[in-house]
Amino acid sequence: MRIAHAALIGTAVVLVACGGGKSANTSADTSAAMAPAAAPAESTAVAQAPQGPMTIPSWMKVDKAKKTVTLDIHAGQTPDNNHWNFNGYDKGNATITVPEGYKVVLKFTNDDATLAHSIGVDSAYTTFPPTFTNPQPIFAGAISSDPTDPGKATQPHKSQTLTFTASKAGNYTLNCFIPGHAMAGMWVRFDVSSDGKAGVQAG
Ligand SMILES: [Cu+2]
Repeated sequence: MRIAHAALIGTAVVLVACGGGKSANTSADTSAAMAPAAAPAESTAVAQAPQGPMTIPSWMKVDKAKKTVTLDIHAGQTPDNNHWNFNGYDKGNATITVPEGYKVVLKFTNDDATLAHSIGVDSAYTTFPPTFTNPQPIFAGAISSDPTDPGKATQPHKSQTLTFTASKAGNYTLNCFIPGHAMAGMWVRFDVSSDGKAGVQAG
């Protein structure tokens, strides 16, 4: 079975050669299931950066004494964007801001009943590629495990906690790395402020 796959899908051989090993096999085996059948059509629509007031929602805690921000982020918490959202936000329509130098403890939970999702701090894209190859987060530790693999990323009703230091001010994104998801709008803005600002803007 596996040999037949390798013969049929030439790229699997290349991935194995690159050291992908078991994950390359999984990718090949699940490739048919990756197709985002219910993907929203408006794949590249990008909202303007949110202009609303900065507030600290219930899912964000800021401890200035300990220089720590805690984020409780759920994929698919609401039906918005086919459940491909973070805490109900998608297509960049919310900005999470944390101060430079703070430790970020991000608890990621997948509330989507049917599909795996992932999360990580990425470049400030305005449009996303359909797939990611071995994505590396902006800050060490700022990405969930097996982020591109629908069979191994954060499964429905599972959670994972990421801990990282927001060591460099700038404009970034938090996005899902499952094929097609970020392109279909599964991303929010993630800013690291140089002036101590923290909070969430939406709208
Ligand atoms: Cu996703």
